[in-house]
Amino acid sequence: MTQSIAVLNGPSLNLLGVREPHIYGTTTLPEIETLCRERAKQLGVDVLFFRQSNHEGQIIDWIQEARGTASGLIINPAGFTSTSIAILDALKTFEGPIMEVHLSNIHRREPFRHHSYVSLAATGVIMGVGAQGYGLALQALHGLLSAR
Ligand code: DHK
Repeated sequence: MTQSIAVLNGPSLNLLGVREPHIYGTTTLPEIETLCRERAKQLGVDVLFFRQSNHEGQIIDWIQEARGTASGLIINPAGFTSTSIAILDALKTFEGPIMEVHLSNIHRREPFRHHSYVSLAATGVIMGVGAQGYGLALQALHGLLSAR
């Protein structure tokens, strides 16, 4: 069966490319989507959807949509990483593997970014390697799902 992956992005990631490029890089979110879709094609997996929202509830609705339709999930929760018990609770209802992605290495940044609620539900975490982290997360999900 084809592996289907949902990709979710949190607040202000729509501004990638112009937002603090010294931290987040110059790759835009549409470019990251293209990167993901190309990598998925190489791996033979399907990107079910690639979405971004600035709203916590919208992200939770999409996590719930991914239940039963996606076999794996990639999430960059952005600023909700360190604040959202509600996103953690939603992720706990997702039965497949979850990869948490951060463009920057949150442990090299301000202390308030160091704690991630999302990590309590994530199978694995990729951070600090910029946009290529999404491709690596896809590869990891493909490996994890293939081993099931
Ligand atoms: C993105 C953000 O917007 C921040 O709030 C996180 C994350 C880090 C990233 O590195 O992709 O702290």
